[in-house]
Amino acid sequence: MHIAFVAMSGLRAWNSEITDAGLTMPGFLERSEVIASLPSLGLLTLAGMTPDRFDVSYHEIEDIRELGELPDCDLAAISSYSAQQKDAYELADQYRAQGVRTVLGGIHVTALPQEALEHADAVVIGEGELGWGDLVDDLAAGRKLHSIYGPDGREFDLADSPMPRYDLLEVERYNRLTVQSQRGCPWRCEFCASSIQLTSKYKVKPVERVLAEIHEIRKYWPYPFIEFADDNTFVERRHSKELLRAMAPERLRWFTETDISIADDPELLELMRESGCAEVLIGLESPTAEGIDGVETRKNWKRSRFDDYRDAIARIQGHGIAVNGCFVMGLDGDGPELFEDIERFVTDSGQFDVQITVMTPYPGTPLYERLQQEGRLIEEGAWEKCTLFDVNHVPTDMSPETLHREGLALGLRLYTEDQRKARAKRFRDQRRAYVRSHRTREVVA
Ligand code: B12
Repeated sequence: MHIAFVAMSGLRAWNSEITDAGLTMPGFLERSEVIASLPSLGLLTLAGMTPDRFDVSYHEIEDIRELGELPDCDLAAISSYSAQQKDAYELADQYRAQGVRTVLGGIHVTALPQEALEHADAVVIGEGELGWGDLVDDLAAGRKLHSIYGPDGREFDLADSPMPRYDLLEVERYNRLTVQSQRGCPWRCEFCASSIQLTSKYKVKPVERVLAEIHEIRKYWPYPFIEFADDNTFVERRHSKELLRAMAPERLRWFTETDISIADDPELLELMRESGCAEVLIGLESPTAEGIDGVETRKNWKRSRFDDYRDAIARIQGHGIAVNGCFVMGLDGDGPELFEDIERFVTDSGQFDVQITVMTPYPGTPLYERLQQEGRLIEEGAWEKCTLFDVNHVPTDMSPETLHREGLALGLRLYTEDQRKARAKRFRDQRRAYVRSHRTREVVA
C-alpha cells in the first residue's frame, strides 16, 4: 500500500493588494523566500513512524489551481494550516472522487474535526504521533478506519519522537530545514494558533534526540541552516543549555522563536552565539504598554516585561544575535497611532528585523470565541483570510479599513532596502558597543 503525504505549502495573502504590495518590499520578500520553502515537518515526522511495509512519498502543493495530476497513492495523508485548509479539502475531495482514501490532521483539523470529516475518511486530532500510530495499526491489520483518531487521554512524550524522513526531500529545494526541540508555550496568548492548540503542556525533546535529527539532516546537507520549528525554545533553561553545548561542535547556523527572557541570562546568550544562532524571533506583540496589557490568558507576563524591551533587545543583539521583533496589529485598544508607534519602536530599539502581522481569529483560539461572542468577526469561517496579513475582525479603536490600509503602508515603509540597511547598521552598532564595553570592563577588572 502506498501512502502519499501531501502538504499544502507556500505563503498566502487573500487580499491581492497585499500580495501586490508584498512584491515591492525587498526586506519582506527576502524573509518570505527563506521561509516559503520550509517543508512540512509534521508529515515528515509521521512518515518516520510509518512501518516499512507501507510505501511512502512526500509532496508539496503550493497552488491547487495549478495542480496537474494528483500524486499517485492508495491513501493520502494531507496537512495544512487554516489559510489553505479549504484547498486541502478540495484536494481530499478530488482524491475521494478517484476512490483514494484520505486522512486529514493538523492544528486546524484539531479545532474543527467535524468540518474536516466532510472531506476525509478519517481525521487525526492533537499531536499526530498518537492518532497516526493507531490509524496505521488499523491499516496494517486491515481493519475499518475510525472517523476520529486522537490522544484519548494519552500525552505524547517527545523522547519517543520518530526520526523525520528528511530523506524523502529533494534537499536542494530548501534553504533551511526544520527540527523541533519543544512543543507548547507557558504564555498562552489569546490569539495563539500554534502548538498550544495541540498540547496543553510545555515539553522538550531530549537533547540526544534533537542531535540525532541534526545528524540525520547532515547526511543529506553537510552544513545546514536549521530553523527550529519551536514556539518558545529555552523556557527550560537546563535543557536549553545542555542542548546548546551539544550543538556547539556541530558548526551550524540556526534560527528559532523564543521570548524576551533570554536577555536575562548572559550564559545562555553566550552559548547561543557559540552554537551558531543567527537570529531569534520574539513576539513583542505591541509597541505600547497599553497594547500589550492582557494579550495573555494567564499571567500578563509580557506586560511585566514591556518596560525592559529596548534594553533586552540591546543585550541580545550585543551577543551578535539578531532580533526579529514581531508586532500584532489590531489588538484591542490599538488606534491609528499604532503604526507610527511601531515604526518609532523599531528605530529606537535597534532591532535587526521586524515582522508585522494582523491579529487573526483562528478557529480553536480563545480570541475567535471572544470576537464571535462580541459580534466582531467580519466573516465567520473565512479560513482563507487566516494569513496573518488579512483583516477579518472589527478592531475596537479604528476601522478594519484603517487597519488594512495603514498596516500595508507601514509594511511599505519598514521593508524598503534603505530601512533594512539602517536596521542592519544599528544591529552592528549595538554589537560593537557591547564588545567595547565588555573589553573596558575586563581591563578595569
Ligand atoms: C515551518 C512553518 C511553515 C512552513 C511549512 C508549512 C508546512 N507545510 O508545514 C511554511 C513557510 C510553508 C509556512 C506557511 C504558512 N504558515 Co507557517 N509555520 C511554520 C512554523 C514555523 C513551524 C511549523 C512546524 O513545522 N511545526 C512542527 C510540526 C511537527 O507540527 P505540525 O505541523 O502541527 O504537525 C503535527 C500535528 O499538527 C499533526 N499533523 C499535522 N498535519 C497532519 C496531517 C495528518 C494527515 C496527520 C495525521 C497529522 C498531522 O502531526 C504533527 C506531529 O504531531 C509554525 C510556527 C511554529 N513555531 O510552530 C508556523 C505556523 C504553522 N504557520 C502559520 C501560518 C499562518 C502560515 C501561513 C498562513 C503564512 C502565510 N501568510 O502564508 C502559511 C500557510 C500554509 C498552509 N499550508 O496553510 C501559523 C498557523 C496558524 C494556523 N493554525 O493556521 C503558525 C502556527 C505560525 C503562527 N504563530 O501563527 N509555515
